[in-house]
Amino acid sequence: MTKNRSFFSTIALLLVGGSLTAQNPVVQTNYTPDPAPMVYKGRVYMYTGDDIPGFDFYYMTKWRVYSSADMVNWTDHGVPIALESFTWARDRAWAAQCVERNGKFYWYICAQTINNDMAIGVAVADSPTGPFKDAIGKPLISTGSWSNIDPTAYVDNDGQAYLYWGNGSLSYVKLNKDMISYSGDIVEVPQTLETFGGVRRPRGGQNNQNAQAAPAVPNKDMFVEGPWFYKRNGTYYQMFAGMDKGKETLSYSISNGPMGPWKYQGRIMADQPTNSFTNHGGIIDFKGNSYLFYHTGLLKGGGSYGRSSAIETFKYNSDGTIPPVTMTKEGVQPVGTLNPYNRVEAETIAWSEKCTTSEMGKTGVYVSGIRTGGYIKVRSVDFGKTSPKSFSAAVAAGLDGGILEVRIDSVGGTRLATVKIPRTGGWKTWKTLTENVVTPVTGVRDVYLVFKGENITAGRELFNFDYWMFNK
Ligand code: FUB
Repeated sequence: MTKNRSFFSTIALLLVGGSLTAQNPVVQTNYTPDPAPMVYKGRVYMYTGDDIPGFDFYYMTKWRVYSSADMVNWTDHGVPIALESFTWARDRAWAAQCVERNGKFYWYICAQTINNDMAIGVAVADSPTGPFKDAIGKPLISTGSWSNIDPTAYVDNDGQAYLYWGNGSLSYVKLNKDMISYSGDIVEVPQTLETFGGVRRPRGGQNNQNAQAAPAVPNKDMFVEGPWFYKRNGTYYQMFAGMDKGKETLSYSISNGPMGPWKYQGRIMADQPTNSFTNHGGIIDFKGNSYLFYHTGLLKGGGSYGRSSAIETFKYNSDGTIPPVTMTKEGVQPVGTLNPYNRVEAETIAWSEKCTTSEMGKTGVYVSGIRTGGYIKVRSVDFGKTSPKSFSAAVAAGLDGGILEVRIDSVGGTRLATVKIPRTGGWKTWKTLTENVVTPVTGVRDVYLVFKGENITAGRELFNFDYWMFNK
């Protein structure tokens, strides 16, 4: 019996071990399509949609925000805006991008209107994580067209801001300094073999944006959707979802000016086993590295309508062109360390299993749905030269509670502390529990917060988890 049990636990550990090196998809607690990264004051903010797998189309209702200072530990900031935030929006909370100007944050979103077409709106906030509110109470771009999706904004060095967007066709306007209105006409960008690698066949059914997605010139590219507009070293870039073999690529064009003319450069990512028809990308530079954000359908239970953000690093060629990027499971390496002597939100996660996140007024976002056999991995935690003395965790349990084991290097690694979590009086009745560190630890290590239950009905939720820290 004992022999069998240890055989099965070894197999279980090996199976879990497969995901221990994984960093893609970046978020495992929710489905996070259409990643739009923004660098602000030493952190990367990643704005995403919220897929609901099980549907047969992109029926999304809200938008999410995550942030990281090291590119591997991502803090969940919850759902600052949803369809309800825009009186004119009734469905399809699709791709969005947030940009900062003069300390204000403008989150350009697109959604289906009450007239059943698509329109672009803008929400504004004083912080990158909100609270956001609809800035104008009506769509910013609304022309009765299904092409009004996937906004991307950029503020140029001379102060002129541009908003590009499109599906099938690519358009732009010049935004006014207030970022919530524009001047001049909407301009549609010409599409040719030279500008975007090809042209798209006329679209069929307007209820399916991708119904007739195929290049007019076989084996060539074309602009499908998802533009990502930015400037780097004097060159303007327009990355976009192109098309190859009936599936989206990430392709790009460049220009010497913000309004073109665009020159097609080729594909950055194509023919990858993404398990998703779409791939929506974004690019940033952060702490000396360049990063490509995109989405796949590879999170467990995912697919074309259950998509999740992923990140790869790449190096621009010396002439500013972008090399082909191959998707990986390992993703990117940490570019910073995490201080465990400050309060760390439990929803700061490099990788997790068997848990999700929830949100409530005073507590904000917390880890919920915790089940035995699950864990949270936090990478690159810097304990310094002297070992901590104790570990504290803020938790709440409506039923039996469970055990939180703190380990290093792996799920079964050396145990630093064990916190026995009793019934606290409710799922929102928080208690901060402190236990001694039983094995000294120093230096930079990966921390595993491992969830266990004793005599718990299989699959039952153990406790909620708000934050943790080590004490010197
Ligand atoms: O997420 C819904 C739509 O799918 C986005 O707006 C497109 O870019 C594609 O990713």
